[in-house]
Amino acid sequence: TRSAAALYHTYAVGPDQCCSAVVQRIDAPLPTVWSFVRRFDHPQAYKHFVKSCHVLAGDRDVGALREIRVVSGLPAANSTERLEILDDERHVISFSVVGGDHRLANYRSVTTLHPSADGDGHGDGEGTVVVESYVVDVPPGNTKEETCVFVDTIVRCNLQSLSQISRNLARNINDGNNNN
Ligand code: A8S
Repeated sequence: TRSAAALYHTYAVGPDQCCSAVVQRIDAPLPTVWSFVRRFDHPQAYKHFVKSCHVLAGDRDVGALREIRVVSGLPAANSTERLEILDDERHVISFSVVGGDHRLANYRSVTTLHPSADGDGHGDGEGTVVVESYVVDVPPGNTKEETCVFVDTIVRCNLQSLSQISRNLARNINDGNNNN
């Protein structure tokens, strides 16, 4: 519901922090999209800036830790991240950054999935709306605006890539069914 989503995407934002949210419509059923989003141990399936991911502790339960390595060309090398929420019924996942060699201290994000009757507005099937919000410290020497532009760009890239692999998987599943 609207109020539950609002609750998940509400943050206490400190004076030297910024927060924002990115919304992406995906023309694929929610279970297909969720099958990628829920994989705390495998973010590289759709996050193209992630070169590798190793789970350090806790497998896939709340409190699990992963270390990701980032592709070259970004002002970052690696990041240690903690799973904060994984709710398979409400389709909510959240992680926080707890360490690493990068500039996004105290990053925390929440991603929620919502079914939408008509994915792409053409009336040809179910779709999903993804909402991803975050809060992060503004790095020394940067403004809030610069920080939001940087992070929004990464999140938007991730969600566009999520859209693409979800639509591909949904289409393959459909083709399989039609051949039976
Ligand atoms: C995510 C979201 C973000 C990831 C950021 C914003 C990051 O992995 C990258 C570059 C950085 O400078 C910071 O859902 C960090 O992963 C791509 C290493 C944390």
